Amino acid sequence: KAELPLVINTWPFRNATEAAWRVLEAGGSVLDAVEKGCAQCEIDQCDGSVGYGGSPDENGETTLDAMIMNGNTMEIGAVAQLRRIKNAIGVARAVMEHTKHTFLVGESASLFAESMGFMREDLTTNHSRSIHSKWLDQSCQPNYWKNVVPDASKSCGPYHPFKGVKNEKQSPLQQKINVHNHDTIGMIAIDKAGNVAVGTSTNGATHKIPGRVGDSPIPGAGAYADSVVGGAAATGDGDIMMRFLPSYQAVEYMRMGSDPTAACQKAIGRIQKYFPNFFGAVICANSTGSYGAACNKIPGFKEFHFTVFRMGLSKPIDEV
Ligand code: SD4
Repeated sequence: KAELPLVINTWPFRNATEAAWRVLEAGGSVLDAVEKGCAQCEIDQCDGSVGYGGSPDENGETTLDAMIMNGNTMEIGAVAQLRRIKNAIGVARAVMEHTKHTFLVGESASLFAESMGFMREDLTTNHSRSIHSKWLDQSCQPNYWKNVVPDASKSCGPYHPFKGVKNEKQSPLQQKINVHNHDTIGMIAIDKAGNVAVGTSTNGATHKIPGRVGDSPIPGAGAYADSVVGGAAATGDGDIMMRFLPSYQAVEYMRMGSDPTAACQKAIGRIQKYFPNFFGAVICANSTGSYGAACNKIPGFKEFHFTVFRMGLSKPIDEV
C-alpha cells in the first residue's frame, strides 16, 4: 500500500514517471500528469517502442496509437494509426476535450491533429529506416522464415494471406511482439483525493501490416480507469491482449474486492487459458493507493519491470 499521490507505469521509463509526478506534486490534475508522463516517453522515444522513429510497418512508416481516460467522468480520447504527428497522447487528449467523439483513426486523425495546431513532422528516422531495410534484406533470404514459421511458404515480399494457416502463422513477415520487441508506456496517476487517470502511447508492432491497430488505444484493453475503484494499463502482444480487455477486467476484479496484484493476475489468467505463451503484463492500482502488477511468465520473460513514484520517495523506483 502506498500513500497518495501515486504514479505507476509499465517498464523502467523513469523520466516519464518523474514528469508525471512533478505535475501532481505541483498540484496539477491527474490528466495533466498522465499526458505529461506519456509525452515524455514520446520525446525520449522510450526503447524505440514509443513515439517517432520506431516500429516501422511493412512500408517503413511509423504510426502511433494512444489513449487517455478520465476516471471521474469516464471520458476517453484515443487515436490510432496516427501519421506524421509526434505527440500522440496530446492528440488523444484533444479528441477527448475538443470533440464529441472518443476515437479517431488514420489520416483523418492526423488532419484533426493539424487543425488543433499539432505540427506535421516526419516520424521516420535513420534508425527506423535501417530496421526496415534490414528486415527487407533478411526476410528475402531463402529459408530465413523457415526457422520462425516452419510452414512458411513464402520467404520474401510483403504480406499475403496464407490459405488454411491461422493467426500467428498468417504473415511470416510480421514480427511478433515478444521479449525483445515491446515496451508500450501505460500509466496510472492518482492524486491525493483519489482521482484516477490512465493513458497509453506506443508505435505498435514492428513490421505490422499497414492498418494494424494494437490494444493500447482501445478503451479497456490498453488502459481503463474508474475513480471509484482505480486504474489499470497493459503492455504486450496487443493482437492477442485486445481480445480480453484485460485493463477493464482488472478494474472490475478490483471493484469486486480483489487487491491490485490479484486483479492483475486474474486478468492475465483469462488470456493464459487460451494463449499460454502470450507475451504481456498488466499494472493495477486502486484509488486508496495500493498497487501491483502481473505478467505471463514465459521462457525469456520471467520478470516484468514497472516504475513507481509515490509519497515519501524522492525519485521513481523500479519494481519487478
Ligand atoms: C501493441 N501493446 O501495439 C502494444 C505493444 C506493446 O509491449 O505493448 N508492447 O500491441
